[in-house]
Amino acid sequence: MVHWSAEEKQLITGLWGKVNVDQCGAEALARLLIVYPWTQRFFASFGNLSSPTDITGNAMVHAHGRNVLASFGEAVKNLDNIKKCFAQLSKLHCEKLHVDPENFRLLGDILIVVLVAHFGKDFTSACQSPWQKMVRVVARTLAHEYN
Ligand code: HNI
Repeated sequence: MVHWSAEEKQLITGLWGKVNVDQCGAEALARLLIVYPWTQRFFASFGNLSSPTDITGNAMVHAHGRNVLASFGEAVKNLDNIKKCFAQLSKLHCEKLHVDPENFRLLGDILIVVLVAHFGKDFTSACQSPWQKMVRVVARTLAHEYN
């Protein structure tokens, strides 16, 4: 099990309280689809993803980005229990959606970029290291049910 120090917990939950889940979720998923275009294949049902403008303006990308980040927020609220919290979700991504777990790491890196863009120095000075750990733990936990 991952150990979180009291300071790490505080820096993760403290920043999370200021995150705009709608906006940052939409932005993170859109960036993923733009920067790593092969990830678009999982979202064939989302309609037009032909250009960066189409992707950032796509309502389904917005809605799904928000859902994904809201789900990430469940992990933030359950730092000592992320594995249990994501067991079903890991199964879903593995068995039904067939998402390559490498993509969880890519999304985690992009989320860091988005947080730096939103919070600037407030993020880079103290939060960066615990958040790097957080996105790694989430990616690893989502990959847990994969064989
Ligand atoms: Ni992900 C559906 C959470 C990363 C592809 N995903 C979900 C749902 C949640 C979720 C919640 C909705 C589940 C349901 O309907 O019961 N996804 C997360 C989280 C992360 C993540 C917390 C990482 C932080 N998902 C990814 C990545 C990809 C991905 C990186 C692909 C590149 N997810 C999907 C797809 C679906 C999905 C595809 C189904 C979408 C749909 O509605 O058709």
